[in-house]
Amino acid sequence: MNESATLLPDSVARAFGGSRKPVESRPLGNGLIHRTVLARYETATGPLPLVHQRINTDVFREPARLMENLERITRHLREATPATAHSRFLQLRPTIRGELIHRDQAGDLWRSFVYLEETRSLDSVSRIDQAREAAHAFGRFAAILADLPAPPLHETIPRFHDMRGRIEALDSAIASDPLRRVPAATRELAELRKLLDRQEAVFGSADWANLPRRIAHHDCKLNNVLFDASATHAVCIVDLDTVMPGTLLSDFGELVRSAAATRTDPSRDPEHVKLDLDAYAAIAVGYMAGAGELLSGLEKRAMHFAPPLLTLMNAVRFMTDHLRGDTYFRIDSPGQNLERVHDQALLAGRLLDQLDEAREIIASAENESVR
Ligand code: GN1
Ligand code: MG
Repeated sequence: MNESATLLPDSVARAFGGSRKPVESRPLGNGLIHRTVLARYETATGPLPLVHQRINTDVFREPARLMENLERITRHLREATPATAHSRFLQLRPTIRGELIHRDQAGDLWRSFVYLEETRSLDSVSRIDQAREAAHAFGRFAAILADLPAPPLHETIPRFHDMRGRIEALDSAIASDPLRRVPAATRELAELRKLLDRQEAVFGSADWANLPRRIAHHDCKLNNVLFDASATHAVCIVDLDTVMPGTLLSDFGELVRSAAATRTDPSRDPEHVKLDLDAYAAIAVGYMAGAGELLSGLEKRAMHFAPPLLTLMNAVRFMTDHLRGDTYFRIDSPGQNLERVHDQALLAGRLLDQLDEAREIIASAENESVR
């Protein structure tokens, strides 16, 4: 079997691309959940680039509901986004027979999008204005989806950003320890506990339970914004599978976690993850400007609690998955989820150290964002 055959089953190419075979196919992006392939087809009317995605049905257990959400969300974004020079839209590509999902011979489910040419995603920012731009795009995304007509979107993953549930899952993984990995993870587990206690102590004053329920993206990582080729303008938000009811502070937290951290070589620097407060400020300004009137006073007052909370939530999830045997997050090397725990723990530590600065940054960003 050649590589493209293992990457993309023939039946998937046939279902979405017609009788043609792709002239090229390659893996796309750095997502940890689905398998994503970019395939280029030649058609009578010109080149057709498609993104095929094998849906991870262990994670998304109700694919039909997932696709129903996606169809409504992509349609609303297309219809309700004011036209600007840079906006592009995610467009689902049904099969030739008009279905949104194709089941291949192995029983795997695939869906497709039209690939947006001349776009790129960033795993870290090289310029502060990119952090601001990404945050602005996510803020605007929330503002546009706030007007999505009823009914509410399906909850595609129940209790997705429920920290209590995440901690319970970790505790039960520690108790059952199916692969006997707990002893070798003692250091990271202790690190995590200490941070969770610190978080708990400060979080007491956040009125989290009373935050308004809105449509949140829930995976607002920097690399889920497509930029134009020069990496200057955000053109489209992707990875919409977890767009569902929740709190927007989840999104602000994920943005800071993914776009305000700088990383150096861990073998040379024990503190290899640092917090970039200038990037933090740019994210706060961008997000508030993008969301406009949408954010309430309660949300703004609790905003600085979100980045450490979401960073720790990811640490807890990576640890749980490590103990369970790496069944959720894709790993490239053994122990990678444990490394991710350490990395997130370093960042969470910095975020907790600088909570007061963060609150001040957000207060001045609020003034700047309305200017
Ligand atoms: C997953 O696949 P990716 O990287 O876009 C995960 C997020 C995590 C993230 C950590 C559905 O997203 O919640 O924050 O990995 N998505 C899901 O990198 O669990
Ligand atoms: Mg992604």
